[in-house]
Amino acid sequence: MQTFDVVVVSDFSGPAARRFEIMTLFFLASWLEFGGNTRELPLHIVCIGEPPESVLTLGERCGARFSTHTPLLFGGFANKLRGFEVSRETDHILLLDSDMLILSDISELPTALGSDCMAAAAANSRGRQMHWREIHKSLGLTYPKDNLIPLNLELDTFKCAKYRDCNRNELAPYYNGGIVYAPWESRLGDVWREHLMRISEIDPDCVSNQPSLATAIHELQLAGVQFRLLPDEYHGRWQHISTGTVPSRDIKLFHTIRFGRRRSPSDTAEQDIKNYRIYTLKELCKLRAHRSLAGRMAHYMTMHVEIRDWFRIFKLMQLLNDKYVHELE
Ligand SMILES: [Mn+2]
Repeated sequence: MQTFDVVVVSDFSGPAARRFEIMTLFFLASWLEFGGNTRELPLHIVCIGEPPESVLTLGERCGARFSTHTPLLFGGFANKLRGFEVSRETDHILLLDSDMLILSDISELPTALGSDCMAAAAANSRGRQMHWREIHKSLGLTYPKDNLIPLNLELDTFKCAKYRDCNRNELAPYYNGGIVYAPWESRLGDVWREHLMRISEIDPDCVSNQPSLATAIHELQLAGVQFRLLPDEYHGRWQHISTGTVPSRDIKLFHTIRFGRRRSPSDTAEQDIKNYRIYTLKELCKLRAHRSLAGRMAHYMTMHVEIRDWFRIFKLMQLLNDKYVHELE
């Protein structure tokens, strides 16, 4: 088995500390419950600020390596780049968002990719069109010739309504920052950080680390580092479940976007799961909103299979809560 460092960055210093605590607890619980051979891999929890007791307790059960850091630059989305500062134990890094769940063994990822390379998945939506060419120019990069269709456009969800008729040749590669795999040797972390700083100067309104991830991958590709798209099973998102494209049983890593956003500070993990359920089922209903009436009707009449699959996900989350999270929160 080719091993790799699994790295998660959680911000316990800012206003979202409580949310990061819940997300990290669920991630660690999923590691223990569904990880299989994954549990043999070195797991690093990179903490911005001091980690709460609950995370330390569950992290210890996972054999996780903890490190504490200050926020990077302006904090927020820049903090993720601290993930590249861990003491590496293997030749590769898998950098994951805290809102990921392991649904089955991911240790075969290097085999699934086939060769030594960087890997990421298409972003949900398209990049910052207005500034995109300008950004490449000021980084001294040619505008990429390749295209990559964002997930919302590929699966034709309501979130692509504004650009579903766009010129697909214009969609330069743009990746989701929630899961990134790379050889340590590629120095992706350094190039990404450098680009993040430079883009924040050119485009101060940019509120994401994804533009800099895309340009960093592009620069490294030009320097000869191989890149591959992650297989869908390694980055399942709500769009996959709601369109029935990738059934939950096939998903190894699931990105629970929006999970843990609280309405009230007194909310519990139980309530978090309920909120997530309401949110995802609402999105499922809206899925075909930009289609014709007939197309929408067909969607409403057949979506019960996808609803059932969502309930499988909610059940897994409930199990993780009952078995690991509840007693710690
Ligand atoms: Mn995320």
